[in-house]
Amino acid sequence: MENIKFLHTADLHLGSALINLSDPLKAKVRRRELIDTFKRMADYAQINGVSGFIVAGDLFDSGAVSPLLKKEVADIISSASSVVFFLLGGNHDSKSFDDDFVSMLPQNAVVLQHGKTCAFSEVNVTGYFVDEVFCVEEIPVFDEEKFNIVVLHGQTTSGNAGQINLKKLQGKNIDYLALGHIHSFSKGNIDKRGVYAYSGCPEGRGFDECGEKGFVLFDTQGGVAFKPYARRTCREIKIDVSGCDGYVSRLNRISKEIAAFPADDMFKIVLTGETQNAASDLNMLRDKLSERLFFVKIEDNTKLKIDRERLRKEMSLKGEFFRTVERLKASPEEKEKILRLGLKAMSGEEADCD
Ligand SMILES: [Mn+2]
Repeated sequence: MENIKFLHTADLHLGSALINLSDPLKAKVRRRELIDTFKRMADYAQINGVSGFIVAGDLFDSGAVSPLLKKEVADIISSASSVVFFLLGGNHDSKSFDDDFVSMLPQNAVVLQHGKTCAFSEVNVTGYFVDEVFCVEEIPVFDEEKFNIVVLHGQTTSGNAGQINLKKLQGKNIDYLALGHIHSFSKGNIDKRGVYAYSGCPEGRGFDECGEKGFVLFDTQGGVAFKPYARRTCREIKIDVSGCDGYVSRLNRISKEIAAFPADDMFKIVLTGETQNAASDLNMLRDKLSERLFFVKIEDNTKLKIDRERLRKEMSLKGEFFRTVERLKASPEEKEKILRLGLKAMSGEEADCD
């Protein structure tokens, strides 16, 4: 058998509103980029001699995407005319695979029907909808002479329960199980013969989709490789700003920590550690960092540093508050909580006044 190459992707969620990106202009750019990444993957397949392009569900974000987006997808598929696209509806988007969409699709697109095998030279491609009635037992033992690909959208399990029970897929002559639904790449063995993989989503849409994203390339000789391909990466970075009590020192600390990453990426910066001021300068930091980063969001998880010796003697509102809390009839944990809340509020007020 000649070596036949496949690209496996899933969970593109085209048409996502991207509400987590609080900046509407950046969200708009990202919506275009999600579509463009589908185009870039199609180009990659066409240029690199990939024969089959598998979308293992959730091509669209919902069952109600615009006709314009459907047309865009059809045009992208049509632009990679030497590649056959196998599309499986997922839990989010199967309603978007309506007559309108199907009629727009070019010759090189195959919409996978539940349990129906598409013969593609020496390869069999079979998709199943993992809905309430799906049962892994309905997957047959495939022809051992062929290279058998199964496409599913759902969560695998390795125990005895669960719908995509990997144990029950053993001995079915599956060579490659193309999975969608989990948004990060992973792979493993089904049995001596077969491999399963989640391609993950090709682009992170928010900070619940951090880290490297891309697609899987596999072939009929057994090659399986993850290919990073995202336009931007979402990163959540914890930065300890202990001892950085002002805007400039915090800015310097953050800049140093993120210097190694591309400015094109999307950052969620979580400030940790103990500082003497509540971080009332978060917006200032964000605006400053946004001058050179595509998108940045800052979360303050710092704790106020409490100088007990000083507060015990200090003739100020804070000192008075500290001494009052110390005299309270409450548990040490409760006192600590009251102290932190009060001091944080007071230092926030101070920072706003000066
Ligand atoms: Mn999904």
